[in-house]
Amino acid sequence: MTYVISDIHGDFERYQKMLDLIKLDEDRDVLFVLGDVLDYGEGSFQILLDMSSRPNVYPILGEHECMAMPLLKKLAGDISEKAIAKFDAATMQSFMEWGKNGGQETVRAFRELDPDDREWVLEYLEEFTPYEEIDVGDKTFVLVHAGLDNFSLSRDLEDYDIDELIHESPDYSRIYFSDKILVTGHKPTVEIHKGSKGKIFQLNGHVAIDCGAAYGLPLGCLRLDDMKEFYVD
Ligand SMILES: [Mn+2]
Repeated sequence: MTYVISDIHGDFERYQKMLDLIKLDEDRDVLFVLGDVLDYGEGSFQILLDMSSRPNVYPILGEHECMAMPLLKKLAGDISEKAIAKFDAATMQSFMEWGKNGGQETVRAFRELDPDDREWVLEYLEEFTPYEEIDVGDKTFVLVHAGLDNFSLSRDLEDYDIDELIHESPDYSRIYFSDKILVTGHKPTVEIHKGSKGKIFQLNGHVAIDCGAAYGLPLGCLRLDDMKEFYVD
């Protein structure tokens, strides 16, 4: 079976509960994580370490990983306040920006990791892919964190810049592909359609799976084989 989840945002406890709920099996199942594993919650690295230990979990980049990665790299060697004070102005600016967007908890948790695990999570973040295209049963799914900005049917997926995939949500009122389903996270479904608060949203060949876990709403997960929905409150 093939599962998709997104926007876990450091909530290790609910991530674990979800894996229990879907009974993720190493031999039988695969799980695609559509980005924004990091920030807001305290368990960002517990989730990453768990994901990296599972050969059947495939990570896709979100903008939070893109924001965090260069800054975590700078911190990996020396994580003291002194080292941060030595950042140049541009780095300091992105560091503050990240902090406001849930990065504070992530820096705190990074400090608590032992140096080997710091290196390990940085290496693992390099493995996150920009998108995936997969066949499940007789359907094809495009999996991406936010959307396909500057969409055109004539563009190949590999021609999108990473920035076109992680920031802008698609127009959910518009059909993008006649033969593929576009699966996105990033935007809590309540912001797409009020009636979908805390639920997975489907319309016009789109599936939006960020149910708003970072805002206290449920964490959702979808099984693509039969479109069965799973929730952890
Ligand atoms: Mn996002």
